[in-house]
Amino acid sequence: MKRYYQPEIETASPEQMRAWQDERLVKQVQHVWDNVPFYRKKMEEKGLTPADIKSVDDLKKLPFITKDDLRECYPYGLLAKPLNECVRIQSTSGTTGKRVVAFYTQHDVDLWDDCCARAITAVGGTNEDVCQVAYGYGLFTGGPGLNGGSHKVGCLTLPMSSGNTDRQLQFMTDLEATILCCTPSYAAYLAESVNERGLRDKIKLKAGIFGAEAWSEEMRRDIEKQLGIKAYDIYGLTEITGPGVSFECEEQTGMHVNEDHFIPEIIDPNTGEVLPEGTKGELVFTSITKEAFPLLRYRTRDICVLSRKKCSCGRTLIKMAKPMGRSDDMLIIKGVNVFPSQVEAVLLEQGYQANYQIIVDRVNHSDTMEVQVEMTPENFSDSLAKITEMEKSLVAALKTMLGIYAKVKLVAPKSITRSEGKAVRVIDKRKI
Ligand code: DLL
Repeated sequence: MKRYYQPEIETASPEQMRAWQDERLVKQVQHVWDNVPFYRKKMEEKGLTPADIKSVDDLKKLPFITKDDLRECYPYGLLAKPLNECVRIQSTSGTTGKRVVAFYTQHDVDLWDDCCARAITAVGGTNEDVCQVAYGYGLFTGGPGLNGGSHKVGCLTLPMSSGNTDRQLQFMTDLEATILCCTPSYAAYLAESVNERGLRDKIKLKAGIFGAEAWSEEMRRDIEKQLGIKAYDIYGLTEITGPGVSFECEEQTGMHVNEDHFIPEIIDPNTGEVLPEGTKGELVFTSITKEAFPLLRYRTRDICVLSRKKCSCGRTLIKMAKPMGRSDDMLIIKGVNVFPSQVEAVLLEQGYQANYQIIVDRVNHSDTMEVQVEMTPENFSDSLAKITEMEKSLVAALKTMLGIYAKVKLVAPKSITRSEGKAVRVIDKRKI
């Protein structure tokens, strides 16, 4: 069985990998210095020129890039190639106004597809497989990324996008899908539906590639048991490329980072200091091969650990643990990135005050979100019909802002406990 998509890279010696990284980093720094005034200014503020970056050892001298920088530079401020050389954009979910927009040249799409092809090959995918891609297609990177990887491996690709469970199950059984790619919550839902409809004997799935949100080992075992497959994790973020920044192998003990393209670091989120391997901290990535939207030292806000421990699969690529949380207040609900500040903006706009609580839970492996909001003395009503109508209108406004359904429960003025310190805006009951 083919084990690696690009064996010479995936099993390269540490010295070889380091040589590639050194060479590519130096070239990338020159590229952004020459083409992105924002970077040049940031480097100049630190008294740096490209000559100061000679190898990966010098990476820590470079300034960080944050999501706020990306918003400030929206839409073209970080573009490092002329627009007529770009062939695609993708964008993050859930943020309105100044979204994060990432650009790709054909070269960038190609290397992204390679990264996803490595992930699919690692779970045993070959040109004999039928790969059902049930991540969303569109601005979200999940569908397009795995779709590209599946083509490169030569699988018969089913570009399903997410949702429409009846159709998913029909193609899964009729076309005998062997690999399923979607969020873990959707995988759990599909698994439940397969069993409810007595289709277990009709499916030919052997592996799943599930990511874009946090999921537990317990959830993995549950999905594996219900579908009779091996379930693998995959990680990525729009800013760096999309899915395939790292991927799990047969050992299922963390994800190999495609470090010939993305150099990972772990930092102390409070001080920015680089932490030694094996220490928990915030994950930072530098993309060293992307042309159109190359981010240097991008702070992901994901809390994680890196390890160079030898892996039984033979890959030498460094491994990252499952992300253990975030160092900001971003929630990921049904795979969509949600900031409490967005909910607050909707409430204020609709004439409510910022007295609210967001309750997130996971019921049958699927995320739920409820927003409890105090009525104000002005809009207070005790008519059930009026309250229902007000709730409906908030549900619609939240859907427009966030892109997902959130249940709304209006409560009496002054009934949400006031905090003496920081307000507790989010109660996350999910056990992940
Ligand atoms: O979620 C890309 C992706 C698509 C990854 C499909 C895997 C599969 P964004 O929407 O930009 O991109 O969200 C990125 O999602 O910073 C993490 O907080 C979280 N995340 C992604 N993968 C995982 C994972 C895509 N396997 C943000 N485990 C990241 C936990 C994950 N969190």
